[in-house]
Amino acid sequence: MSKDFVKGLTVADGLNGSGLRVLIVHTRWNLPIVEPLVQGAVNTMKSLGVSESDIVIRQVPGSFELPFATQTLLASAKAAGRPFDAAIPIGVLIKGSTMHFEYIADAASHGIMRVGLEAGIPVIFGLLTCLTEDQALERAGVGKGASKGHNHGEDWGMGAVEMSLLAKKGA
Ligand code: RBF
Repeated sequence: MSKDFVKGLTVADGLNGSGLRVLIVHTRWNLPIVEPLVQGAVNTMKSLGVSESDIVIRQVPGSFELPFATQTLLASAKAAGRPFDAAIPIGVLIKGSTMHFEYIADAASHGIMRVGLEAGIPVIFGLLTCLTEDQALERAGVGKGASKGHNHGEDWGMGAVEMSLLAKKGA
């Protein structure tokens, strides 16, 4: 491992997202943390050439609803002849005092993976599963400390463009 190793995603070079259509589905649970994540994904995709009018944003109540909504919206867009190239379901789960966190995190992550594999479209894992609210804020780039942390939505936006191009290009 190099001395200047920095944990996280290495930026991919030469990504051109022009012409790509991307679906973002986000939760209203933990909205103040979800909103900067959505904004981070949108900003990054636009900086890579994706047109704002090609980014469709829809809401659901909570993370448990993300797989169903993503699957349904991908299918209806395809049926209407305007298929998406990728989807980014975005939600923030924060551990509470019961087992809810574990059940929702497990169901949502497996569901999100399944939707992508079944649709044959890259579906990015835009879920934060945090032990505390502070952890979640830092991972949305709006931390309370001197360093605001890192906005993972930006990585998800870049991932959506990179994976869309990979899927289009094929082997
Ligand atoms: N949804 C989230 O996206 N993040 C959460 O942290 C979250 N915590 C929840 C905690 C409890 C006790 C309950 C009942 C629901 C929670 N949900 C959360 C909502 C869940 O994903 C879903 O919207 C609802 O359970 C309705 O299906």
